[in-house]
Amino acid sequence: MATLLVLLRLNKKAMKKIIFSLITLFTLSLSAQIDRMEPPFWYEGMNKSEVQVLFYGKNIAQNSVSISNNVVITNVTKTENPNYLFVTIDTKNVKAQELQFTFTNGKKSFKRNFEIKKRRPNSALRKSFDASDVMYLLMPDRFANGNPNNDSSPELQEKADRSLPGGRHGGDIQGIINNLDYIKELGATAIWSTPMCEDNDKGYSYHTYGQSDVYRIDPRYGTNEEYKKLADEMHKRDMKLIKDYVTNHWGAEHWMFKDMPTYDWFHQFPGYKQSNYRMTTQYDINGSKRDAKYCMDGWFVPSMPDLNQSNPLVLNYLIQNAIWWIEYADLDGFRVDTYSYNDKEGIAKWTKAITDEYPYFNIVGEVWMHDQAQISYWQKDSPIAKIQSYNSYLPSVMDFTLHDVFGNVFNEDRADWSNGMIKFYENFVNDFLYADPNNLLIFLENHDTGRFNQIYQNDFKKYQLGMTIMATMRGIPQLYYGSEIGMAGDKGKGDADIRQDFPGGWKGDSNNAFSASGRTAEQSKYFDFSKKVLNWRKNKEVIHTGKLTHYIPENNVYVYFRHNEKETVMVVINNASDTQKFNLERFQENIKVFNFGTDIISDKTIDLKNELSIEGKKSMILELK
Ligand SMILES: [Ca+2]
Ligand SMILES: [Ca+2]
Repeated sequence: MATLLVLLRLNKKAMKKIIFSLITLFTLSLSAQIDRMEPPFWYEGMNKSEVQVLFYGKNIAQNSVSISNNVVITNVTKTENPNYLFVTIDTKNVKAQELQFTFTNGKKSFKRNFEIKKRRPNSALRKSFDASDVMYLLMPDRFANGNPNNDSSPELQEKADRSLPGGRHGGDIQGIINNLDYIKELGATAIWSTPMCEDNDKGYSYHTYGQSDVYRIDPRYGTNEEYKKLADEMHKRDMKLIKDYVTNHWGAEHWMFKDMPTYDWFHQFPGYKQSNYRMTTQYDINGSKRDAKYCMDGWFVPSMPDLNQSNPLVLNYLIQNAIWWIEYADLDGFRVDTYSYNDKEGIAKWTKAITDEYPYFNIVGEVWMHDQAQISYWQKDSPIAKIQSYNSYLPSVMDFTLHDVFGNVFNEDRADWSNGMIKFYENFVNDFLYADPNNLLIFLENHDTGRFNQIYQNDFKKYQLGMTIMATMRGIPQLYYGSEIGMAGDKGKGDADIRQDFPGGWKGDSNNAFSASGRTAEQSKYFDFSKKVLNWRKNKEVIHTGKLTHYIPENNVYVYFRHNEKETVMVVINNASDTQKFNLERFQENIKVFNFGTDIISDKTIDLKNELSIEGKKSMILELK
């Protein structure tokens, strides 16, 4: 009675406020039955028109479900966990609009909106990266800290601590945006950033390969909107954004690992068993089934539960998540982590589903092997995989055998039958094993390997030899951040040493290598050379798509040509420590009627009728005239 009296004394405005709050409270208590809905929205006019929406909430499976606007529900799947409900709708001919799901359990019912959004024009036909690009690989936590306010997040366990080599250092999306002009000036046209979705591991989370929410950018890098802004800023500069996608595993902090939709969402032995990392078991005709299973289903490490892509719910979740990011952030490509550790058939379906939706979308898979036939196996339409009736549908693979050569060859001053430049020659001899050698990623190093400048003790001449090959060889060059300013790092000391902070990325850094005036003389030497050859490469169609013809190395000198109907480029690499002289008769097949060559490194013109002389540990990139 007293309450009523108080209420009566209140004015009209206050009454309205109270009623509004009560309604809000009531609505909240109903919608609280859904904690997550994934994907959070979808797009109109997709090639595969069905979308499976995951609803997560306490006993959500006890409800029946319907949808508004005459849209058809084609499937409702419940699992052994009542907190999940998978509802498939067909969006064929469904225009962009707000739909509404209704959940009913007896007399109780509640609603949840689901938006179908418009796609950007020609979304399905988006172009992707190819051999006309140069990819710049960076780790966002280690590149540049553009926003010191997001270094730690109250929601996430690991806090920033730049004093820990393996800790979080605070680099973020804004830091990348701030330095896009630097990357563009260098001559790179695409960025592959290591993963950026939320990774809530207690420690060592900066590499972000153990993700805990794959629909959300880690707040320590920024927001989903900022990630989209990064893509927009890159597109304004005619650059491409490549997302590092992890299909093989999530982190142990993933919300779905903590309350599994099905017991077999992850590979169970039960629980953890380590992968034997022996990828050869996937096609070894003499191998045991057990070894093959332990490679594919074993976990990478205990903190990374291995996803079961042979479960159709898992596979579909991963396909939709990948497509959602392409549409949402307007992506230009994927790099797929640990590709050859996935369920073999499942990952082929995942890759095919994405390239069916986007026929020109390029995806490069990490297949870290040391034999060309074995790497070739994983590339789309591989002549090797065909023997076993397998097709991964993966357009691009990584040239790890070339990386193996880069790792020691420039210390081999003296050539013999198997040492020196013959190693490069042998690598490219095996190109006949690949379905598409020009769609191979070529690299001196990446975030998991020793740094090139460490291996060669910052010998600038050797860096020039490596960069010359990177800029002129078939395939897609990939640089690793900092290499272009001479950054070194010892893998033997642990991963943190090869993933150091880029100088100038943090306020107060004494050395700022992002600007010409901030670079040391030594850094400028590296940067200026890299910039010169990469910018030259930018518009050289003959390097992007021209044929490669190489000659058997003699005296540790490797000569190859890139040529098409319009142009011929001759590359000479002298890996011997002393000057080499030779006449060019042997290369007549490619020199043809050309008389001169302009070296784009030294800007000197060479008379092709004379004997060619090249100093020790030097290279030439000759445009033939
Ligand atoms: Ca930050
Ligand atoms: Ca696996």
